[in-house]
Amino acid sequence: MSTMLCAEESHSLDRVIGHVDLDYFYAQVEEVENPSIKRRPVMVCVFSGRTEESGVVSTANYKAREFGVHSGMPISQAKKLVKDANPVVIKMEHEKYEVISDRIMQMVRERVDTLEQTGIDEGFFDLSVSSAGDYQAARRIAEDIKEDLLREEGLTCSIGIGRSKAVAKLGSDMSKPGGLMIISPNSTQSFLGPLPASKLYGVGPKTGLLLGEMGIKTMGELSMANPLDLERKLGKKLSAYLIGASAGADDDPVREGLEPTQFSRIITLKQDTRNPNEALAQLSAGIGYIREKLVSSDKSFKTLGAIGVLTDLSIHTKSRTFDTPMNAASDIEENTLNLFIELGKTVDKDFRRVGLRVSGLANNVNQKSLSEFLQTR
Ligand code: DCP
Ligand code: CA
Ligand code: CA
Repeated sequence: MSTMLCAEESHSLDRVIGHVDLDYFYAQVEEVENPSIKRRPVMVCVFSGRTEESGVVSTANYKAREFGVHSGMPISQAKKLVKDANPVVIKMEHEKYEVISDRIMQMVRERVDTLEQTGIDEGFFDLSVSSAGDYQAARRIAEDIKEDLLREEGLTCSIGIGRSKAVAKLGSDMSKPGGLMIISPNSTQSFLGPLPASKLYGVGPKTGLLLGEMGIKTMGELSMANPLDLERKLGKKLSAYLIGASAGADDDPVREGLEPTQFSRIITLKQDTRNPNEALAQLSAGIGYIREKLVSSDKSFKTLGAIGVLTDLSIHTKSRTFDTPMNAASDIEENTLNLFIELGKTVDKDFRRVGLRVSGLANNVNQKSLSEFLQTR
């Protein structure tokens, strides 16, 4: 049988949608960087700076979770829970996780039809064409993604595959950590039916409560709820989605992000160095590339991040967020140099690769808004 699929044929086939979510992402990245901490409770924290201990846990590895530690918990409380288990507390370094996330998303994107990134460590993808609608082929693609991720980054993820976004998301959630769950179209309804309605993608705490008040506990019950009753409480749009999605019948497409949210470039130095000026000189083509991207999309950035990969391949970053958006070449150069000077002070080895990342993108103000455009016509 040919695996070629023409566009018309694909309409009649079931869609094959996936959801990928990295396991305990920030903490796992830290474990890869420093494998000796793997058996200990690892907590990646955001420090507010008020007192030495004030701040919250951003995420924790599964060892720490065994003690009850979770995202959003105050650091002092988390420390108490794990105090006898030789814990590791690490300061969150957002830019570093972004660099790794970009690489992973690029790798996934190359293996699927479309990818809709929905967070730093997760996204939906469409496999309908690349799997030719065959769930066994889809399984193999998902296994390849998992293997490549482990080999190239040392990281594990969870993947769910099903006929809709909501089903795929349940699959990745339920197979966490490290799993792969395939929900074939035939088994979708029996899979969804007994699950709690509160677990459905798009049901937040508030909607969950309202459903509970209406006596709707399972997705099976939700799929058979009276549409008018539901509409009265939740509005037309949400009700229609919930009734469809709980039966595995929502057809919300996987949307490739249309607007860029960041531009980045990393280069390998001709010679390892710790000298910021030298690093910057070699990065000038990269700066030119980013400047060109900003100009052609008519955008400015608020956050600039310098990335240094050292000779031991550890990733170090420094970033700065400005009050007003900027995009001039001179501003990029000057601030990148300053960041590399700061970064150079904190590292104990030479840079092997250096990079730059701009984010917090905003449209330039001289760009007319749609309403202005219409008024001046
Ligand atoms: N994150 C955060 N603060 C939160 C929740 C999450 O800073 N309240 C960050 C840290 C996480 C990352 O976002 O590593 C991804 O969030 P997830 O909800 O996917 O959680 P994890 O990946 O940490 O764990 P899991 O294995 O449950 O997916
Ligand atoms: Ca995750
Ligand atoms: Ca996630």
